[in-house]
Order: sequence, then structure tokens, then C-alpha cells
Amino acid sequence: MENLRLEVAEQIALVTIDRPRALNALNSATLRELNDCLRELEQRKDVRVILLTGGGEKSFVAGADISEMVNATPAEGRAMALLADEAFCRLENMPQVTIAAVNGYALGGGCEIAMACDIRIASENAKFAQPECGLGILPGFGGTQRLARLVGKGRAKELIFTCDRIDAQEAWRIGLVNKVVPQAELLDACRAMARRILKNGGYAVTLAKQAINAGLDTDLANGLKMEADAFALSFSTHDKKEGMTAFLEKRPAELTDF
Ligand code: DAK
Repeated sequence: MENLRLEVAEQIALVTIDRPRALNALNSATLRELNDCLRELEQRKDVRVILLTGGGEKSFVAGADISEMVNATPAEGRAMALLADEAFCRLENMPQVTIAAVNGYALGGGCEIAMACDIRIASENAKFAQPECGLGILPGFGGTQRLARLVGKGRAKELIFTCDRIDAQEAWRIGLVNKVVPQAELLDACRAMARRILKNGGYAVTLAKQAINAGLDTDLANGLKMEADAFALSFSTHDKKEGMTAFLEKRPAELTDF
């Protein structure tokens, strides 16, 4: 892969978007590589948490590649949209837990790809914005939908209409990121959270993720039905038997399902 690096260790995959000359902006080639990489990872049983970050120390992802978009025709724009939709939806629905390690600029598509992850941990130098309206377009990688779901309608509208850039502390205050840490500690903090997740039932975590994602797209009554179905599935697992037996026997559980 030309624009992406993948490292796997101890059930954690680190995916680095690495186009330093364009501050890791997403062009079609990178989106294609990301799709291929995620397609491979979603099949892998030896990976249970995926960390997504940007190469270098300045930028997570500086958005979609403006130099590629500037002269694109509507047909080319559509092709890019389909490519991005596939990558972002695949990322959002991976069986694994995804954590965005936001290590700098997360602008436009960069903020949107972070929002397609389950959890966001930001370094102190991270900056977030949806600057698309300033370019005469609107957020098109899910920003109008995911930002409003994360921070509420009013704040999402303010950020999108003004194109204001906010720092990591403000992003944390409004619920856009889960945690802010010094830049040097970013990947360690992500790995520490990953390890806390890995201690728990892998299949249970995947089912919980599916129930949360699907439930947010429907009303409460249907969401509760989905939860009940997922709950029933968890009763078919080794982990459920082992987790509860271990508790009753006052010993640590050995959870293995994924
Ligand atoms: N695209 C292409 N190149 C970029 C880029 C980007 N988004 N961001 C930065 N670069 C390049 C710069 O052009 C520069 O290249 P050279 O001039 O060195 O060749 C290099 O990265 C370093 O950038 P700067 O010199 O500007 O560095 P600074 O530290 O001064 O500023 C910055 C850093 C991140 C504040 C600044 O570069 C910046 O404002 N970048 C643009 C941020 C932006 O507006 N991002 C949003 C893009 S719009 C779609 C759906 C959605 C979208 C598109 C299509 N469809 C449905 C089809 C999404 C759109 C967006 O994300």
C-alpha cells in the first residue's frame, strides 16, 4: 500500500493514513487502499481492536484531497462519494472496535472519518472542523449526520455553518472526543483502552456495538427489540457460561469468543 501502513500486534491493528506531503488528505487512491485494508481486517480473527491514526505529528487527516476535487466533474464526484461511502460505512460497521487516535488536524473528511470510529482519543494539539461550507460544498462523508448524533443538532449546525475550528479540549467538552492526552502518550492511551476492551467478551462487545449502531437509527421500541435479539445471541456463547461461572467461583474469567 502506498498511502497506508498496517501493523498488527496483540490483537490490535494500527492503521496509519500516511500521506505527509498532503497532511494525510484522503484522495481516491487512499480511500481504495483503506477499503481493501478494512475488508481484510474485518475477516481477521486475530484482530479485535483497530486504531486509526495519521502519519507524522501535525495532522490526523486534513480532509478530502482538495487538489483532486477542484476539477472533478459531477460523475467523478459521485465515484468518489461511492468509494468514500463504502469505506466509511465499512469502518463504522466493522466487527472489531475502532478507535481514532486523532493526532492533529481532523478537518472535513478527517473529522468525519474519526466520527465513523467507535471511540475518539485526541492529542492536545488536535484541531477539529467541518470547513466544507467555506469551500462551497457541505460535509459529504457523513458529517451532517454523525456530528449531529454525537454533539446534538444545535452544536453540529454551529460548527458546520460557521466552519469554526475547535481545539481538543472544546471537542472533549462537547462530546466529540472521549479523551484528550498529551501527544507523546496518544498511542499508549489508545492501546491501554484497547487492552481494557480485550479483557471482555469479544462477541459480546461486537453485539453491543451492533445494537448501539442499529438502535440509533431507529426508535426506542425497535432498538429495545434489537437489544433483546443481541442479548439472546450472547446466551449461546462460551463466554456467557464462562463469565458467569467464573464470577460464581470467585476466579478471573477466561473469555475467548470473537
Ligand atoms: N487536500 C489537499 N492537499 C492538502 C489538504 C487537503 N485537504 N490539506 C493540506 N494539503 C496540502 C497543502 O496544499 C500543502 O501542500 P503543498 O503546498 O506543500 O504542496 C501541504 O498539505 C501542507 O499544507 P499547508 O502548507 O496548508 O500547511 P499549514 O500548516 O499552513 O496548514 C491546514 C494546515 C490543515 C490548516 C491547511 O492545510 C488546511 O486548511 N487544509 C485544508 C483543510 C480543509 O479545508 N479540509 C477540508 C477539505 S473538504 C465528498 C464528500 C466529502 C468531501 C469531499 C467529497 N463527496 C461525497 C464526493 C469532503 C470534503 C473535505 O474534506
